[in-house]
Amino acid sequence: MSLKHDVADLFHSLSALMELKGENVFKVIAFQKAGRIIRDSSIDLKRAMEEGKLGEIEGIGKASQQIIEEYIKSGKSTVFNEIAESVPAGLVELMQIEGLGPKTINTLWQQCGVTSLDQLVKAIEEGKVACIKGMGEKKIATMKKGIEEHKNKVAPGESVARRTGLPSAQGMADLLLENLRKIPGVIRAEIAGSLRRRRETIGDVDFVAAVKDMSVGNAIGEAFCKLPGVVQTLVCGPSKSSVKVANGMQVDLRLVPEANFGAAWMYFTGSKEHNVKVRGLALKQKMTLNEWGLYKLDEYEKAKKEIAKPPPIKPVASETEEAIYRKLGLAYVEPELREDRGEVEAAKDDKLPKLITRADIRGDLHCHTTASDGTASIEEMVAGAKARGYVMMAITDHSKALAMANGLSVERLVQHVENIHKINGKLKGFTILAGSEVDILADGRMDYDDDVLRLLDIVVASPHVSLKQDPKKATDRLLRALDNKYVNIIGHPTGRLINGRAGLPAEMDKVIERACASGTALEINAGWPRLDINDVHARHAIDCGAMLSINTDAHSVEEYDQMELGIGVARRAWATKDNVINCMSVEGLKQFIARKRDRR
Ligand code: DGT
Ligand code: CA
Ligand code: CA
Ligand code: ZN
Repeated sequence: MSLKHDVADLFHSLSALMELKGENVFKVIAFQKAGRIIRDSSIDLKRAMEEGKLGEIEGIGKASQQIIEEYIKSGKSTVFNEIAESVPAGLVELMQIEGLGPKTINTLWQQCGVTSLDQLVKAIEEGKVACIKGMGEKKIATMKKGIEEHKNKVAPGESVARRTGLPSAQGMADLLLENLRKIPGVIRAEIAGSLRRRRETIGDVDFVAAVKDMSVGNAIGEAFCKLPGVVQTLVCGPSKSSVKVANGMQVDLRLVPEANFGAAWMYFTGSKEHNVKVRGLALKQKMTLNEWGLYKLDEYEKAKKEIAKPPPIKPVASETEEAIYRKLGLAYVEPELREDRGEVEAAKDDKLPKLITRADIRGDLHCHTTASDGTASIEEMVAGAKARGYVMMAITDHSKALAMANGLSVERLVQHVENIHKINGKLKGFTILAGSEVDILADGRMDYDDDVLRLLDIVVASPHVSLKQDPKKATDRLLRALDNKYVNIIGHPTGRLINGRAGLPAEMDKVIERACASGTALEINAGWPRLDINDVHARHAIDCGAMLSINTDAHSVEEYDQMELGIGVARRAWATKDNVINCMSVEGLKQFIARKRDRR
């Protein structure tokens, strides 16, 4: 992450906290705006500061300018730290509850002394909330419903806060990690836990850091707890620290000596189930594996051990994950696979797949332009695709039923296709496929007739509305779409939104089987919060021999970069480049499309 992103995040967190504190609304808006401007601009902040030109940036006022300068010079912000200390962390969680805005939270805090979810529930029960001016029955009922829903989103045994979405956890983690790496005495610091495994939601962020020797642990722990972005310290110690950041999420840090880094990184990457499996395998070989290293069992049992220190014996392996897996007779297991879904057995037989990477992707096949609800023109989307190293793309604007998204009438579609072909004719070494994201109507019919579909180079068919059907209807709907010979990709097949809505309850076994039989790809929609289909279904699709297509559904050039999220899902699904049509050559993809059309 760049300085630019750090500063943008700083303003984002700052404005959220200020809003919660009930500070001047214009100041809040000014900081929100500053954050957005910085994120979207291509300005080199450091250079602008050195040349005394920060003040010339449109929308950056005097206060913002001072914050930026302090941050560039010292890596922290006094304004942020002061406000963070004055806001109880429990209030930050309340911001995630539907129907509770910063203003209301502020009132609850000031007038009822509420500083956590538990206290809010108690205050409602005791009728304290009802006494506040402006808190009518209706408002309290909405609040109760919001709290109920919030609690339901929390899996049993997990912390009270809802699991944070991957991109937002990643943003926070990147910001902290860059500064953690700068703390004197830190030799190496990495992300572990579910974030490293690329799970779609994250309970808490885990860091592992290597130090030359543990005597500097205390100083590092203290420095970590004061990093910009931290709003509350839970534990601050020489080997273990836990803090909370502005979105309410917890971040854990473990410090270990350099020689034990690999073992610790592996242990804290998990998953717990993977660790248990691997440890069992170690025991069978008369070895023991823990966060310090892999040891001979008899030597380990005899050794005098101390808490929070590596045992005083020579490990079989401990410095790198690769060495540990190797000594156990296993191939290296990529973090995305460490879920105890057969990866340990496959590693033993050296049968792990060569996972797909971003570099294998030759093009994005589901993109929007200004013709429907995108923000960029055809030319701009092409330039963005080329800049990302792609050699092809499909332009797939919305179909007519989606009036809200400015879906194209048949006349407009025909014109659009002509435009795309004209632009494509002028390109060298890059191919645009003129397509459409055709709405799958509630009964499974396509929103355009076959006569229209056959004019297109590629068709993505997606469900957008009527997502609360019963399983039979939902399944039939998708099967009917799959049977249309012009449909090449089912876009976001279930329509689910992470932390939002469940999506179509279709029987995915049947859908996957038909996708395979009909020569249609199922999309892994990489757009957040879709990630649809998910890792488990994608794995099943691969096992059945169905093809996948990873697309960002980009509505702007920046959204192309969500490809990484889709790659994460695909890797968790054990996908290689051979499972994904975006990795085909242009010719290969055209054949894939032609084969389905020519079928009888
Ligand atoms: P999360 O935070 O819920 O998204 O999921 P994780 O996997 O990041 O879980 P977390 O943060 O509780 O722990 C990080 C890793 O540390 C976990 O994946 C495996 C390891 N770990 C934590 N507690 C235990 C344990 O009791 N036994 C074992 N074997 N490993 C553990
Ligand atoms: Ca975690
Ligand atoms: Ca943790
Ligand atoms: Zn769509």
